[in-house]
Amino acid sequence: MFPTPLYVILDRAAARGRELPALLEAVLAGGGRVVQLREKTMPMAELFPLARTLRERCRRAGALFIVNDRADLALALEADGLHVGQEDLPAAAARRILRPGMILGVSTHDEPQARRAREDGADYIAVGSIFPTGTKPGFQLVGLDLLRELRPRLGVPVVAIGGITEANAAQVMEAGADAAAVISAVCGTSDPREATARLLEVMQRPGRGPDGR
Ligand code: 3NM
Repeated sequence: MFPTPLYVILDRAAARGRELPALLEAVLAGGGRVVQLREKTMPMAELFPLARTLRERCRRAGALFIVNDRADLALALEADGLHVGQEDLPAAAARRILRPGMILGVSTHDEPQARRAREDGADYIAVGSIFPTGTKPGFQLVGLDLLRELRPRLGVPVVAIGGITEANAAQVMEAGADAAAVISAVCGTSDPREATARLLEVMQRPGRGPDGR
């Protein structure tokens, strides 16, 4: 489902003042082809044109473009998918309103949540936080063990999230993740192009298949 095992979340709060279109250019130049827009506070009148620019750029680059939380925005932009958390629109309700073929991702923090997400129609399940993270206050630490246990039991792609960096991304893939999602390891660095390229490199080292697994 994912063209690359690296899933980059664009988050203005982590972007150190950089504009998101410039950040997206760097991610694409570094080889990233799975992008999520996560923007919790911008008024929709401002967010819509920004998101449309990002969406169009991803389409031209052949990158997946997934919208966090805002189903209305995902539908209006004909995004490739929507990602919802446990406090967002329930996954089953999201599934009902998404167009056929749109990807639905759901954040989960334990096995019952992950099973429910699958039953509700999730195409992939995010599991976190794998490591401590400064990006999400009140994160729930689940560790690599949950990832190891869940992937074979669930049978749907699993995206690891939370505190993933160049130093631990290989461990995450070895634990069975289909992809690893990062915010600060790309958005918070001084060279997001290089950070993207290096993350991809450690995830796709020889010994792994072409999709990084
Ligand atoms: N969700 P970073 S952890 C957005 O556990 C998010 O569900 C998490 O940011 C979860 O890559 C997290 O900077 C933050 O740690 C990820």
